[in-house]
Amino acid sequence: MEYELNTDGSGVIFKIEKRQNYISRKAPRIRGASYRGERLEQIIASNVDSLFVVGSVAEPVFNNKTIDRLLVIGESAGLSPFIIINKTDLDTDNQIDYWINIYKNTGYQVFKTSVMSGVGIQELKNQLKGKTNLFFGHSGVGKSSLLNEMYPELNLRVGGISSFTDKGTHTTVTSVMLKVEDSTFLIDTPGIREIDPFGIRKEDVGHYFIEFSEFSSECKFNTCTHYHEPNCAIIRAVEEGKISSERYESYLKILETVEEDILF
Ligand SMILES: Nc1nc2c(ncn2[C@@H]2O[C@H](COP(=O)(O)OP(=O)(O)OP(=O)(O)O)[C@@H](O)[C@H]2O)c(=O)[nH]1
Ligand SMILES: [Mg+2]
Ligand SMILES: [Zn+2]
Repeated sequence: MEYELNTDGSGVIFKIEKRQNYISRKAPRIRGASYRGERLEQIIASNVDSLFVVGSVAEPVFNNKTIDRLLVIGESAGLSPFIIINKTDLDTDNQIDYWINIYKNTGYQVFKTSVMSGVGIQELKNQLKGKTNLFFGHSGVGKSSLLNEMYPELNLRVGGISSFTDKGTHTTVTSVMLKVEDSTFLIDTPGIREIDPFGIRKEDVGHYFIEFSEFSSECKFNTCTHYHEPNCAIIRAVEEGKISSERYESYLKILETVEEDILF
């Protein structure tokens, strides 16, 4: 966007840049509303260079299904998402490496961070330079805390965790884009409750599981949804341990929700 500011603080927009890409999800259901017809698309941000999918070791508990949904949203927007696993100070029994290895083997770059101990913060900060970076994840995983730790001048509001539900308390309420250096922007988003990818066709879900591409050309049918079809190379790869069974389960879950949409 290009604009001119007047002395009184008002301004005129004279050019709107073309939207290169955008991140969206299905608009959440409104509680109590009786829903008929389709849920609409909600655009979260556009012209993003890097998408960071953020999860935490604990508080709230690590949720691989959510990570996989967010990765699908990123991949379908044409981005190559990064993963951040925050709160590694709470990883007392080194359980999280199990998941980190799955994502690394899948082909994702994973940042292990802790706002508490400072681990991984500088490495993450180096990755942000000169880009528009979007942070996306459940409430309470520490998105705003991470941004504050890297850029203390931001002074973003940080919340607590409800001890009753182990859920975040939805501290950030609207997405904000923050300029931290000449061409470095950060987009902090509110934690999401419902994250359904929008507008993805059943036969495309597999394209957004990046580790499938190596095998899917060997499926018997080129329209294979890797679910019930005979001679499916993806099912074979899962059985042979070449594709993680946890990732495949996530795939089936997403396929199911996409199918529901079609029946709507
Ligand atoms: N132990 C530990 N706690 C952390 C860490 N990072 C953040 N927290 C705590 O986690 C809680 C939630 O942090 P926020 O930064 O508000 O989380 P958020 O992802 O921005 O949450 P929403 O704005 O609701 O989406 C706060 O109490 C933080 O102090 C960490 O690395 N380790
Ligand atoms: Mg926040
Ligand atoms: Zn298949």
